[in-house]
Amino acid sequence: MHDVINPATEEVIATVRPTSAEETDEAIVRAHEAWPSWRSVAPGERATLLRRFSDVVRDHAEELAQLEVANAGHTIGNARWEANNVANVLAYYAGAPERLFGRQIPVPGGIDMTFQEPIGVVGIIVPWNFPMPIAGWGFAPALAAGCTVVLKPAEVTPLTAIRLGELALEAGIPEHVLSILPGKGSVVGQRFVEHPLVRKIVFTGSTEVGEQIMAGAARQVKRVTLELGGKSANIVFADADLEKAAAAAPYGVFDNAGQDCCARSRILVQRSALDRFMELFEAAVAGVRVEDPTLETSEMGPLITRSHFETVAGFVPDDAPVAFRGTCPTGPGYWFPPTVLSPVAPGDRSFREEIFGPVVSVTSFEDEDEAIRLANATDFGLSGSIWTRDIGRGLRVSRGVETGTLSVNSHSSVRYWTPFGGFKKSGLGRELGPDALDAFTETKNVFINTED
Ligand code: TAP
Repeated sequence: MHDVINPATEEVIATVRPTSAEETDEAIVRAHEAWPSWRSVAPGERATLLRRFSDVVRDHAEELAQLEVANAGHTIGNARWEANNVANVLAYYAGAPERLFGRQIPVPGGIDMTFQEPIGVVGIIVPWNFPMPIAGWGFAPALAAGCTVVLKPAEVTPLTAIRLGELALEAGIPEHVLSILPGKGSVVGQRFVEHPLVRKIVFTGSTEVGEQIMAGAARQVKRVTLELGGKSANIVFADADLEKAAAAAPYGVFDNAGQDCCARSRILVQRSALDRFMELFEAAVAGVRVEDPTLETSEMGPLITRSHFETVAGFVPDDAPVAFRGTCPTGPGYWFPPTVLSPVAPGDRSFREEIFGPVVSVTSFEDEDEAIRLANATDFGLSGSIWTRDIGRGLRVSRGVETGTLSVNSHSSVRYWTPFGGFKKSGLGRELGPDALDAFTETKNVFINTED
């Protein structure tokens, strides 16, 4: 049995029996057997089932949110957003079964048409940082496309996924169409990669494991979507509204205690504005409310586990260039204060590696070219922000930065109706948005001879 621990209190809140390799195989076979009838559910009916699933999730949003606060230490405000995000993503992709168009392409001698065929059983491997949204971004379009799903939550955060699986059944999604298999990555996740009946893997997590999954999947030419790490830049030009940029900066990196692949964990500030920015930023960091995540006022909770706390702390040794820090509770829980490192050189470990905690590095630059060069001086390319009042510069720099999801004068990354994903080692493929169904379908081309 696996103890599930509340990271804010270190108390055991549940015990979950991990799925074995044999049980995983059985679930995969059952998902495969459920596939023919699920894919042949009439489009309108599949849409109705997904809409009903969305409604049931929304009806249970508060329960799911409370569960996530207890299991992952998310602030209650964030957790409510996350539960409703699952409902929204289901509602959005409920519009898809009736719009799964093929094309008719002019050819001589007959008619040529394409069909978007569901790929089969999809294995979704979810990390612990956003257990609900990341599960939903995978299963909603997969189910809409007519695939069946086996889903492995992270071992430390299985509770909301298990509940979502129950709610799917309650909504009328047939048995074995969406199966939640809590357990270890090296057991359950590994079987998803190895089992030939799983035709596609959607993996979110570390680049290291993502590389292994891609290599394993290659043996069967198994399709993969990978959402991996990030080291995104928040680029602040001197002509920006510095008050706004500094006030928003903590929330661009410390949200979810920095355990966010989109965290803007490098702040690049134009040299002439550096002193003023740091002054404003210090006040903003001091204002971040790091406290009991059940409180409505809480803006940041604890880190996920003791071992992750140790990893994050390893990026802030005694001689680290700490410019200033925020505050956090003492006592039980894996609390880490918002921490600002400056000056940090581009070669430093904290500038290059994903910390996945509330630690941000500040570096200065001279001009646009240097800003783009520094932003791109990383293996990752997931997200990023640009603060400037010059819209031409905002666009030039957006085009220059090698990253999948950028925002100008804000830190927003994810809207479920726009594409999300990374360049370089941040991943492969895109989730969300109008094209996500492409990741769960194969294009079939059929020619019908009409001449003889
Ligand atoms: P990972 O080890 O990558 O875990 C992510 C998921 O993959 C978990 O469900 C995990 O299962 C599973 N997994 C692990 N090894 C596997 C394997 N060999 N085959 C199939 N599935 C496997 O991430 P982590 O340990 O949770 O975090 C480590 C670092 O990864 C973090 O510090 C952070 O830098 C990065 N990270 C990035 C993201 C995003 S969104 N990009 C999310 C989480 C973590 P278990 O539960 O058994 O580990």
